[in-house]
Amino acid sequence: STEGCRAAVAWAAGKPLSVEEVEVAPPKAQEVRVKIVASGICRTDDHVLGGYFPNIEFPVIPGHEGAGIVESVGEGVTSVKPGDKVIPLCLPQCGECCFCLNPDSNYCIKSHFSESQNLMPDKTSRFTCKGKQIHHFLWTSTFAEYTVMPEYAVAKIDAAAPLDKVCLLGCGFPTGYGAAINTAKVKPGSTCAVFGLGGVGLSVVMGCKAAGASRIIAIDINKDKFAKAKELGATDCVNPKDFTKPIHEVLMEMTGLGVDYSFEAIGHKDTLKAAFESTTVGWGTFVIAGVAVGEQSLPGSPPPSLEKSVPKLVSDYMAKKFDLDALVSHTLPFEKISDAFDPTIAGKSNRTIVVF
Ligand code: PAD
Ligand code: ZN
Repeated sequence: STEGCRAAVAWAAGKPLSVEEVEVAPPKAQEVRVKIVASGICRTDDHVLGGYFPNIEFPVIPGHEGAGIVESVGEGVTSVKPGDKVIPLCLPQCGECCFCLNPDSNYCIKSHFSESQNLMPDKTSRFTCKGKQIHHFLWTSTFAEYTVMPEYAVAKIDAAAPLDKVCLLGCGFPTGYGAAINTAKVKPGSTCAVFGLGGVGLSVVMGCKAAGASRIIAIDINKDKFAKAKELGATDCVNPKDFTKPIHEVLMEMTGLGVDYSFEAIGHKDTLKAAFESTTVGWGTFVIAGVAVGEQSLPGSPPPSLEKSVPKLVSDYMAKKFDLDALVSHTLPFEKISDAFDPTIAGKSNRTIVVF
């Protein structure tokens, strides 16, 4: 039956989130309804609120970095059952398209780059509020207490996982960590530069360190980010505001020939260019981890690099192979979600998590 619950609705571009009572229809065939327990606040949700996310339709329930428990399943669902802990996948894995079948990619053809994920695959919505249809976001809409997803956009995880931490494995952490480990394949002993030290950039720092980089140069215009970056493995911290010359020249002087790997985790044209120009000309690799939107976007910006195996990341976290807890700077109750972006925008948050 339909569930009434709380959700944060963005009624129009440029308007703050408002907490509403919404009705969530039961899952149809091949769909899963999940009770969301915790959701991280990612800068991408802020791009949605601003109306900068491509093909976004309002009103919409944002949120894509969540973790929860399966409440009910539609006909034909076999991979999960009620009571299972899951992480919604903002890049689905249909497992059948040419991209899913290629081991070098985790970009599924059913993702929003080819199909709007503002409605379920059958082009209808499961959300209504005050008699109006509300759109889904990336099929995840984790700012709702109950959300409905296609089965192939849900990953079952370890039943012992703490949902208020592993929600970060739905977006920010794998985007950054995977950019270093899987996309760049950072080699031991190498030199890396990481532009931007939000949740994504700090996860890049962790990935570079795990890969054995010997020098990790962390760059941010907010010096308050440096202590955490050092704690997670940065060897040098650079604030472009401390220099009059362009930052790529500073990095060239620090490294001689430039860095082996550079990562952009901000999403700005200027820093994309600077990160590219900081890379050594002979063999350097430049990875775009941040999504540049609106005016900042490049023609043909590549899809994000989310690490493929979310359940494996959960097991690795449980085995203490990396420290997600170090990324969590703020935890707020869901009622405060309208204020939950403030620490990120003020540059005070590494990652903020809201719990239902
Ligand atoms: P955040 O806002 O927490 O962090 C951004 C950091 O960049 C902050 O610490 C800023 O101080 C810093 N910064 C801003 N401007 C500059 C500058 N000119 N030079 C140096 N540092 C600067 O964001 P986040 O970590 O949540 O996300 C970062 C970007 O990545 C953002 O654009 C987001 O939309 C994108 C993203 N992409 C994916 C993906 O799948 N590709 C996933 C998650 C986030
Ligand atoms: Zn995100």
